[in-house]
Amino acid sequence: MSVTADMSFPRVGDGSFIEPSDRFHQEELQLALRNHAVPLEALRYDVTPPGLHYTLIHYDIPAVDVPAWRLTIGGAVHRQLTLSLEDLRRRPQTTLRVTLECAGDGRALSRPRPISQPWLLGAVGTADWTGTSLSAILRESQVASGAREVLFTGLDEGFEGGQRQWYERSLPLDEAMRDDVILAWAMNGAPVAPQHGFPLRLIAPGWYGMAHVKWLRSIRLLDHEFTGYQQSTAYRYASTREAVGEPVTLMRVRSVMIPPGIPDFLTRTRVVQRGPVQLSGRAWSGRSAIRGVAVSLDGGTSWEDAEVVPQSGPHQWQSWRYDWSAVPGSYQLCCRATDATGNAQPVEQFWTARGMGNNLVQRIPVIVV
Ligand SMILES: Nc1nc2c(c(=O)[nH]1)N[C@H]1C(S)=C(S)[C@@H](COP(=O)(O)O)O[C@H]1N2
Ligand SMILES: [Mo]
Repeated sequence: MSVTADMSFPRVGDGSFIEPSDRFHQEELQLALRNHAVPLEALRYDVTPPGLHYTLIHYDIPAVDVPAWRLTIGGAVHRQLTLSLEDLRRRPQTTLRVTLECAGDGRALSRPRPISQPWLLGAVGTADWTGTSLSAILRESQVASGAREVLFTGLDEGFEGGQRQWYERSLPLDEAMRDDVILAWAMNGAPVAPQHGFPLRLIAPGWYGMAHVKWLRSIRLLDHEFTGYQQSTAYRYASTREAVGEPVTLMRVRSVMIPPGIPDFLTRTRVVQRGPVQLSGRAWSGRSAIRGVAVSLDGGTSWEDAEVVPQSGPHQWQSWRYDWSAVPGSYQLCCRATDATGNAQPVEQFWTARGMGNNLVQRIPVIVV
């Protein structure tokens, strides 16, 4: 395959001519180097291989002294519990395959761009999480009748929005009592790695990542609404940073395509050999199966249906594929998922002041040679 300059693709092999039109701040780069996305080609694996699952860490990975570590369950309960990691591991265990996505996925594609962790696409991963049922532990602690929410607090501390805080989030009591909510100590058969929440994290399938509190230290039953920073300020859909808006909860419907062909090193523009090409990717939505994925070769002007593989589990992404007979030319490939409740990805950005839930359709520039 040869690529020449007259193929309306001047940047292949030499990015030195790119004019940086939309500069990122050094603070965004700093966050991007700490918190990585999954390389999109790794969407080919049903379970994201070790080290490729995205990570998002607001502050620092805390140091944990396992012999001294305890999980406490308190607040509006009749029986406080203090559990060691061994106590937890002796309880009945279950393994769930769960797709996790950060609510900020797609943030850096928003115009204007909210300044935070600058995700483009790929703040997502699927893992097998092993742990024990949260509801069984809550029942043992004899939840008081006035309890409304369950607050999960991590061992990591930092400043955000000018406030010193522990990373903590709550779930409504009925959500915390669901059968599929677990306290997990293993990921893909190995102890949860430091960056993913060692020694214990919450897994609440269907919710965006921020609810799955890592490095758990305490669980408290509340008889009131939790109004901490991560609940009432950070993870909101709002039109200004000051507005209260709506809480961010379950994952919005999204599909992602594995970029076909081979990339240009710098621009990541794809070069595809003419002929049959199988386009494929993944699609997911908080608590709904995917009903369809449509593919566009012309930037969203016309759409055709892809084949969607049925769900093999209630909490994991689905595969889709589309057979393309590629003819030389320039293309913009897009994919657009619709879930079983009828929610579809928007073709225009879903803009919010903090860049939450921007599930607009992906666009991949491709040159067929
Ligand atoms: N204690 C604690 N839990 C946390 C976070 C954090 O910074 N501290 N980040 C949250 C966010 S925003 C996301 S998207 C997920 C990321 O989980 P992962 O790094 O294992 O993919 O963890 C969540 N749990
Ligand atoms: Mo996140």
